Amino acid sequence: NFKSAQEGTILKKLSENERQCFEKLQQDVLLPFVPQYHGVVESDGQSFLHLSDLLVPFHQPCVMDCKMGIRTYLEDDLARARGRPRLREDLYKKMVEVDSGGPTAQEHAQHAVTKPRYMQWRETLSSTHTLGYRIEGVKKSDGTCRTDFKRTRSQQDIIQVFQDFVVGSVDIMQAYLCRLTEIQQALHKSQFFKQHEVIGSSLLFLHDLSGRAEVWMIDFGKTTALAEGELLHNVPWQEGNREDGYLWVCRTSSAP
Ligand code: 4IP
Ligand code: ADP
Ligand code: MN
Repeated sequence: NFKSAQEGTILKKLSENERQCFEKLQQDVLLPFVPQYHGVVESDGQSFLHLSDLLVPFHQPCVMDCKMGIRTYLEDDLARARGRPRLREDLYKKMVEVDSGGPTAQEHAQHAVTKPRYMQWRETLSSTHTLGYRIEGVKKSDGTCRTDFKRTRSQQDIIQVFQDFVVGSVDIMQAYLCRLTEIQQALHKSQFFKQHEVIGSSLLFLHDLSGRAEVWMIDFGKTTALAEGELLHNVPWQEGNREDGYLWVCRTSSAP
C-alpha cells in the first residue's frame, strides 16, 4: 500500500475517500495533527497520495498504531452483507488462526464468514467494543514489530503494553498526554470531525531516545462525510446513526 518517495515523504495508494478527507482537512483545525498532504501523484501507472513521512524527525523511533472508535467497518458493509452476503474464506482463516472456536457451526461448514461478522468478532475480542480503541501494532526502536494484540482487551493489559512501549519514561508519557490533549481540544472545535464518520482511523504514537514524542491522526480510508447532520462521537452506535465512538469514554463503574 505504501511506497517511499523523495526526501521525507511517502506515497500511499490512492483512495478517493481519503483524498477528499485530506483536501478538506487543509482548511480545518485538525491540520496540525495530520500528515502534510502534497496532492496526488502518479507512479508506475498507479495513483498515490503524497504525504509527509512522520518518522523523519526521529532517530530509531518506537511506533504504536491505535485504531480509534467503537466500530471498525462501514454501515454500507452491513447493508451489503445483508443483501447479497459475500462469504470470505480469507477472513474465516484469519478468525480460526486466533480462535478455532470463533466461527459458528454454520461458518465452519461453509469455511467462510462475512466481513461485518469478522470485524465485529475482532471488535469484541479486542478493546474496541468496550474501550473505544485498540492497539494494532507496536514497533520498537530495535526494529522488532508486534502485531499480536487481537486479544488485548482489558484496560490493565493495555496499560501494560503502553508502559512497555514508553519503557516507563514519565517524560515521554507526559509529552504524549500533552499532544493528546491538544488533539482532543482540536477535535471539539473541528467542523471536519462533526461532519465525518471516522472509521478505522488510527492515532500513531512516535517517540525516540531523544525524548521527542508525537501523536498523529492517520488513515482516513474509511472516513466518510455525512450528507446531513452532525455526529457526537461519544454515544453508542445504532445502525443508521453513523456514530463511530471516536471520543468514547469508558466509564468503568466502581462503588461510590
Ligand atoms: C483487516 O482485518 C483490517 O480491519 C483492515 O482495516 C480491513 O481493511 C480488512 O478488510 C480487514 O480484513 P485485520 O486487521 O484483522 O487483518 P485496516 O486496513 O484499516 O487495518 P479495509 O478494506 O476495511 O480498510 P478487507 O475487506 O480489506 O479484508
Ligand atoms: P492502511 O490504510 O493500509 O491501514 P495506514 O494509513 O493506516 O494504512 O498506515 C499503515 C501504517 O503505515 C501505519 O500504522 C503507520 O505505521 C504507517 N504510516 C502511515 N502513514 C504514515 C506517514 N505519513 N508517515 C509514516 N508512517 C506512516
Ligand atoms: Mn490503518
